[in-house]
Amino acid sequence: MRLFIIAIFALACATTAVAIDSFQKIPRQRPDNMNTSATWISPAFSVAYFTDESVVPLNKIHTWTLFVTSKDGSPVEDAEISISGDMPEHLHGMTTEPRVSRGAGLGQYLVEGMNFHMPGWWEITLDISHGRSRNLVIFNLLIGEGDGMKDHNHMQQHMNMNTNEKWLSKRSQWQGF
Ligand SMILES: [Cu+2]
Repeated sequence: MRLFIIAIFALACATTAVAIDSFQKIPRQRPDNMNTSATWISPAFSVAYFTDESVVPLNKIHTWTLFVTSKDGSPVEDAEISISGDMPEHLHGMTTEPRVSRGAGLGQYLVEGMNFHMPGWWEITLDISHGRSRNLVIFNLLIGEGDGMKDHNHMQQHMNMNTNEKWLSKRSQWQGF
């Protein structure tokens, strides 16, 4: 009986978290022919990303390097770039807030604090402004798939994540920080 109550409680937490995060949003189905290219060409920019890992990792904080060029191939310096990541099927974002800074010139930008805490489809949106041009560049990622990881249980992971977050906030209240 006690286990059952805990399960109901966890389910309620997960549902609440999804509801808050998904305010005025609608889940999207994964498209059949998803473009998962690491290079994207927008009306004003061509953008490519590289990571410091051989495969974009699941549940690990890591760094991206962006290469931004204009349509004629020249490096775009001093662009303003913001980045966000979402799981369109689940209506939630990242647990980190990645920071974008200037890289080593030649249109390079460093993105620190990338972390994909769940396997599945992630959509990374870059909002790039430079001069009078502003474009959104969207990368699709399939995290943790292809190595026998397809049969994960999303709800279970949402519950675990939720429980962890609740526990961490409780602990910080107890410890006064
Ligand atoms: Cu998710």
